[in-house]
Amino acid sequence: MSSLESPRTGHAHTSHSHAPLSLEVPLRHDWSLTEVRALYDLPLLELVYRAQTVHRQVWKENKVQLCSLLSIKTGGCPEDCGYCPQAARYKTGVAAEKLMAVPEVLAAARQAREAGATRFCMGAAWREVKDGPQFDSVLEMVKGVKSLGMEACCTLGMLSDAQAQKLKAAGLDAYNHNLDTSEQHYGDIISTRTYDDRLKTLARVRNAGISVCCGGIIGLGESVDDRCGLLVALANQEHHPESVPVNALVPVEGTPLAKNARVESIDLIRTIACARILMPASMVRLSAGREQMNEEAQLLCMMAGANSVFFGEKLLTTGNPEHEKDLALFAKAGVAPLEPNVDVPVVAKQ
Ligand code: SAM
Ligand code: DTB
Ligand code: SF4
Repeated sequence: MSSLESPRTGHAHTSHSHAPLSLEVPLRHDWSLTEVRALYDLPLLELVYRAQTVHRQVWKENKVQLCSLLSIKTGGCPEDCGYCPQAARYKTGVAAEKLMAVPEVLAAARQAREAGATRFCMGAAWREVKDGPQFDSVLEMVKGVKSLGMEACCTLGMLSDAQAQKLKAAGLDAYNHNLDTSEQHYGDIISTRTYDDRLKTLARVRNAGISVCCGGIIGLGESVDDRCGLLVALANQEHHPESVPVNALVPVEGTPLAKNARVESIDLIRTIACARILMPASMVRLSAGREQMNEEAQLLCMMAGANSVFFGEKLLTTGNPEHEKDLALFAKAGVAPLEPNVDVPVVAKQ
């Protein structure tokens, strides 16, 4: 069961201010690849209609969460993730930098809050967290972001149980750690850590009572079955991730995937719609790749159930639409930003 499920019924319930109106949508954890593939292959507008129906049954208000990202430790990463501009082994022009200082990070968080973001996610190009002064600084950053009244999220690589507990004690709301793709395709993209390593980190985050943010990337050269396999892997966990980022590959020169075909918006819309149907009570985040999309495609993603975006002109190292451009789109389309959800404790274990 996820933290948004009722312990008795396994249905979406209303205790979380970000969520659920309805008690009627069951949360399933037994999706088969065939079933998900059948959804993915529906005529697009039928699929979007079904996703929007689930979305409206569960989500009271049609609001969109605005999350800002900051790369607090850029580049020089020892891992070999084939998509990533921050892997030291690829010549991408991203220089290795030191961990940012706490006041600088908090100044960026304040700026993001002023621009309208309610969640602040700090990313580090680390394979794993190492105990010591750098991790202690990250704990200070988390405390500082919380004191600004924002939701705090980190993505720092693999974690131990003790580190997850320290992050929780510092007030961390969510930890991002993606499965990225299906287990079958994973080995073609990353060799320096396994799918199972990722699942172990996710279990540690969950056990520490931190909300789980876990999704993937499309455009890695995967088949449609791999895409559906990723969705099955996410939805069939014991708890659905509270937040599911769906990234379109941002191809970066120098990475092994630089020449991959551009992701078609319709593929992204299908993936988001399936994520919404499989994980009705999760925040589904339209993540990397928005800069390459037109306004209509972004709105169709929202129609398909995306209720969160990265907000601010940079993701970690690559571009994202400018604040003004996003705010203009939201104004034109009447999309309302979601208020912060800072005072609701996350109940991760039932
Ligand atoms: N180093 C940590 C890790 O890998 O868990 C945290 C940062 S890592 C950059 C966070 C996520 O960003 C990756 O799991 C991947 O899903 C996404 N990402 C990285 N490069 C990307 C790209 N070029 N296009 C789309 N998503 C990307
Ligand atoms: C996620 O799933 N996407 C974000 C966030 N989690 C950390 C990162 C996207 C990174 C895109 C490439 C870059 O900007 O370096
Ligand atoms: Fe390192 Fe994370 Fe990039 Fe992989 S995705 S190379 S672990 S920064």
